[in-house]
Amino acid sequence: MTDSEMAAGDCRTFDALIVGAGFSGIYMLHRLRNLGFSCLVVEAADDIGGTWYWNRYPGARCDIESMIYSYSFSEELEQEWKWPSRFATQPEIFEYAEHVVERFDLRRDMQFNTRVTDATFDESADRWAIDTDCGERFSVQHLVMATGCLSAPRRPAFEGLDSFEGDWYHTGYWPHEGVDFTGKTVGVIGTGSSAIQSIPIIAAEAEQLTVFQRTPNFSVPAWNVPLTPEVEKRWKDDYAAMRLIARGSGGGDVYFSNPRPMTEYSAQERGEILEERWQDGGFNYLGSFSDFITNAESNSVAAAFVHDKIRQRVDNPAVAELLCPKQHPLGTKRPCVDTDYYETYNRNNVSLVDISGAPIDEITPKGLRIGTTDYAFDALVFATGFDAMTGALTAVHMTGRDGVVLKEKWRGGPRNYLGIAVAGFPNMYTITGPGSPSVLTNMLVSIEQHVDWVVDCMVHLRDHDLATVEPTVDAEDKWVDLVNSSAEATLYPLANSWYMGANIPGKPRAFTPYVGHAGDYRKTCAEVAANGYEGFTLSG
Ligand code: NA7
Repeated sequence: MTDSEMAAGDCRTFDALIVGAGFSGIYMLHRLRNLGFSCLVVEAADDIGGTWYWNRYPGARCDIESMIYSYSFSEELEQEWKWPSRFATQPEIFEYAEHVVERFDLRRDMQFNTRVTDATFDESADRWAIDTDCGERFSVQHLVMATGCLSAPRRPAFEGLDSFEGDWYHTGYWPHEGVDFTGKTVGVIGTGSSAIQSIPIIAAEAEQLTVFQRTPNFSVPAWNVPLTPEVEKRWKDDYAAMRLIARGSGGGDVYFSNPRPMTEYSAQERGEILEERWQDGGFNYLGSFSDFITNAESNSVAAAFVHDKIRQRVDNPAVAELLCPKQHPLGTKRPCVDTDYYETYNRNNVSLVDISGAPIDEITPKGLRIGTTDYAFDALVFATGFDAMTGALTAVHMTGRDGVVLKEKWRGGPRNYLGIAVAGFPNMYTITGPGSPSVLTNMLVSIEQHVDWVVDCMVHLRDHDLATVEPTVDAEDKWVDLVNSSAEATLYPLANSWYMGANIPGKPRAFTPYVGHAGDYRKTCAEVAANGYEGFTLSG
């Protein structure tokens, strides 16, 4: 126990408890500790890393470029760190996170193997009472939920799973020692980002790989390359300017987003722009035109271009057609960035099974059954995704004022203000929470923005001798209306995506991130603070 803690019975007391030791929790601890707040990070895993601790599946890689998927708060750090390639792998990102933790001596204020189970706001003391699965209790003024957006893996809900005699894995919960698929027959279920990254690697190792696809996804090539000293130098000479561009941009990135709609271009120009973007690789493609996510016609042109690319990359026309996404507009499900994904279907040991019309009925001891067809496997890989955006937050039994439970309050979809704070839950902050740009942006940029905003708010309370901050119901209602109306003005609601909560049976259908321009959102948050935390009630 540190000097700044006080023992109160067996309850440990801090200014702030930070839940999660991913990139949000790491940076939050660094900021708060430097400002003299007593704080502790509690983390369910046995190490730091968050998303990058759990997602160790073969081929796991960030699809934002490494140079900008990194912290900006330390010039020495950003100048000294060397990223090996354009898009970093999970081990490289994990190593970076470890380096940051050691460099800023953060581990001493982190506690692992500890899952927060309950959090209750004590109105008489204006403090949160926190319980963990270890039976520990904390009393804190501030509760920072740095729990991540894609951190609650969805256990595959298939009948008969426990009867399977082979090994099964979830991509978001991968064994740390790795898995050797050599000589094995493997079934992969799902074709989202995790599957699209892991399928080419598993295919190269396994004897036979069968992919079960319910919905094909749009994927753009990464064209990943090692980072040359010249490219690295160019970035590092100009890092401050690049960071500014990213912070002011719509998606927290440095890609140039074309401000002009597709409708302003001739057919030939459209093709040239799309081709150029395709050759640039990654999410560049999504910046081709300003209207692809709002105008169905523009979207279908950009989508058809991807279909053509798929047909060029896949030898078997019938397989290519199955891989062409036609069920949802481009970008309305999280787009993927791949290395040789489509080409993998040209291998003799890979087959694709379309299960869009006939779902997996059950997992059997030897494999799985669809209708009257049995498939046998040595191993099954479930790349079936997450209870995104809200899953990790509602997994904690969180009780605010008047006994209101967060999960109940959010029964019809998440309700909060700025994606950061919830009415009736004072001094509780959600880093990159639902209702903020979060997963539609470069997460590192959004994380730093939220952490900085929350830290400033906590300092404001301390400086003004205030006990609590919480949004008004009116501000919250208006924010939720804005989040919903912004999404309704786009094509996003047309897809059954995890953005919409559609991948979790029973989850309310609501667009969970905020689609507004992230740079403008940043300004809104800053204005709210500058106007004395407009829309919040601050009490002494
Ligand atoms: P995703 O993107 O949610 O993908 C999950 C995939 O699993 C998707 O293709 C689903 O098909 C499929 N799925 C889910 N349940 C089933 C069942 N019951 N049967 C067949 N197929 C199923 O998760 P990822 O882990 O790939 O990516 C998550 C994010 O992590 C990613 O977007 C990046 O931000 C990083 P569906 O599309 O629902 O028909």
